[in-house]
Amino acid sequence: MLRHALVAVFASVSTGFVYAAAPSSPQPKSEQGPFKVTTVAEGFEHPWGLALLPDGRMLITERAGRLRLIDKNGKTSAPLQGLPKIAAGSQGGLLDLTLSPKFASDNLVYFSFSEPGEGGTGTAVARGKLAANALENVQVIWRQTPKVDSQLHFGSRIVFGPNDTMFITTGDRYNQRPKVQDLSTTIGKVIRLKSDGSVPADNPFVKREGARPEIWSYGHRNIQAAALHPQTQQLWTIEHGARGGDELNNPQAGKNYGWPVITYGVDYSGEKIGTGTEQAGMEQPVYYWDPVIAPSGALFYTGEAFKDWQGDLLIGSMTPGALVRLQMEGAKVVKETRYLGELKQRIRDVQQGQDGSIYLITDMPKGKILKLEPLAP
Ligand SMILES: [Ca+2]
Repeated sequence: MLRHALVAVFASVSTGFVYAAAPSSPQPKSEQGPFKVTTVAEGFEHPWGLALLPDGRMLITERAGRLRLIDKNGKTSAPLQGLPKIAAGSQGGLLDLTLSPKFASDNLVYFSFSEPGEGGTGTAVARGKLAANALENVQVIWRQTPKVDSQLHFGSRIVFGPNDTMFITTGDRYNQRPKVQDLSTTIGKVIRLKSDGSVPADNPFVKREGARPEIWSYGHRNIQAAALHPQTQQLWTIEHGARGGDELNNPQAGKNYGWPVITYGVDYSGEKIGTGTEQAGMEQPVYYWDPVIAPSGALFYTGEAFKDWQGDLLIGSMTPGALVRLQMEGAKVVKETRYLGELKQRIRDVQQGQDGSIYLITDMPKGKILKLEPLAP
C-alpha cells in the first residue's frame, strides 16, 4: 500500500496530475444464471442487430445484408426489400438496427451498415418506414468520413438519447489509427445527431474550425456495444481493445478516450501500442478487461422478470462467449458475473422484452435468437 501511495505522490509531482487507474475485470468463471434458455428462431447468417416490435414481432439483421421480420410464432420472413447498397464482407455488412422512439406513430427503423463509395467503405446510418415486406423511403442520414480501404472496425451501435438526439458509435477502421485523434474525420468517434440526421446546436465541436460538428467524443477503437442509462440518460459504451484493453466508458461531450495513445492492451503481435495507460487530457475507462470479452450489444436492465438485475449493465461477449453482467453503484462497477459460457456462442446483441425477458442473438453461420426467462418459482 505504502509503495502505491508513494508512486502516486511522485506521479503528481512530476506531471501535475494524479491518475485514478481504471479497475480491471477479475475474470470470473461462467456460472449458472437464474433463468431458462429457449431458442425463439434460428438459421440466421451472422445476425448482428435485433429489435423487438411493440406488437410482439422482431426485426433482425444478417451481416450479409439481409433484414428479416419474425412473427410471434418464430416464423421468419423473406428478406425485406428497399435496403441501400451494402458492402458486405469481412466485418462489414448490415449491422445494427433500432426502432425510432416514436415507432408507434412514425414506423421508422434506423440501421447501420458499411457503405461502399469513393475511397473504399465507411459506416453509414439510414432510416426507413417499416411496411409489410420492405423498408420504404430509405434515406441515409449520416456517413462516416472519409471512406477508407478497410473491411474492419465499423462500430456501429445506434442509441437514442434525450431531446430527439441519437448516438452512433464508430470504429478506427483497423488500419486508420492516426485519424482517431484527428477531429476532421469521424473515424474512432462517438457521433451525436438529431433523429433526422442534423447536428444538435450544443454538440461540443460545432464552433471549432476544422472539426466535424457531429463528433461527441473521440479516441475510441471500435465500439460495438452501447446503451443509454435509464436514470441519468447518459450514454455508456463498451469498446474492443486489441489484445487486452476492452473498455467501459461513459463518454462525455468533447472528451478524448485515448486510443491509440493510451490503452490497457497490446497489439495482436504483442507489440506495445502508444505511450502507456495514462496521459494528461485523456480519460481513463470506468473499467477494462484483459483478457478481452470482445463486447457486442448492451443494455441497462430495467425489467421485473429479474428484479435483482435492475440497474445492471448486461453486455454480450463474443470471446470467450458469455452474457456479462456488471453490477453498478452510480458510475462504478462493483461486481462482474458471467453466464452462458457453456454455450460457447458469440453473443452479438442483447435486448429486453416488454415482460422483462432477455433476448440474445448469436453471431454464428447459423445464428439463433435465444430467450432468457426466470426459472419457474
Ligand atoms: Ca480508452
